[in-house]
Amino acid sequence: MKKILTMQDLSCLGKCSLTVILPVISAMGVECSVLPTAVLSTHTGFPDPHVVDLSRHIVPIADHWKTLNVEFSGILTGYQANPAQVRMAEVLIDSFGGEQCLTICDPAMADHGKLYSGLTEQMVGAMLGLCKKADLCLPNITEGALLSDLPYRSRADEGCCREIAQALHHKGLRSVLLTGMEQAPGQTGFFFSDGKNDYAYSTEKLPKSCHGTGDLFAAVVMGARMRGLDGPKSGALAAEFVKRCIARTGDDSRFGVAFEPELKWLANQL
Ligand code: PXL
Repeated sequence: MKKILTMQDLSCLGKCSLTVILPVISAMGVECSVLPTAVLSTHTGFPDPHVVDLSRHIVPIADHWKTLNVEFSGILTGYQANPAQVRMAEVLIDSFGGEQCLTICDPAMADHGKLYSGLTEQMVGAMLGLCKKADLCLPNITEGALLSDLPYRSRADEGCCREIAQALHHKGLRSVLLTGMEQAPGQTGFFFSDGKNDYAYSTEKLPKSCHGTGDLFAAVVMGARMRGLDGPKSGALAAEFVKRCIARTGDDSRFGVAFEPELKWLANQL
């Protein structure tokens, strides 16, 4: 069984980050170790969360692991609470990454044209540095625009996504999978590019926007890559899974998506 490491926050209420990544990766038959960067009473989509910043514990945790000679087949980074944590994620990749380890960065910092509450502009430059270290980055359209210095457009079709992906390759990113492509009204999908080849995927867009779908998507991509699927196939599986989960979700989407009933379906796809 492959083993991955993920570094991101633990939001206690409102499913996202670790509370999504762990169950999804496990259901996909992959072992998941965690490096929690902060504990929040809720994700930052709720007003005034209580935040316990764990930054000063990250290096000692990694140092302890070093003494145990552990190795990971994959490292997935997600939401980081500040630029210093992003730099620690880079150090983590230097310490535990390498030829045999697939590194995926979800630059989870913005959506719908703006940074998440509590994050500053410095996050963009820091996240760019981390993205350059990763084998694969998973920005949404907002993050893609911020990282590439291109203007944000609320609707990004295939041409627009190709432009963002090319600009990101120009900045030094390797493979890029842009989520939230909208080729036509009523559709949603992704655009994948490894710098040489690209691939666009579209599916029906459900009339609901839910919190935590980016994390769900990232977890499935990492799990699928560990189980032998390539970039485009992993993205297609993630897009289909997220759609099925959104369809199951009730009205208050701040609490995250109802992914649990779909885990069996996901496991059966592998
Ligand atoms: O889903 C991304 C995410 C993860 N973690 C925290 C967040 C968010 C998005 O708002 O606030 C704490």
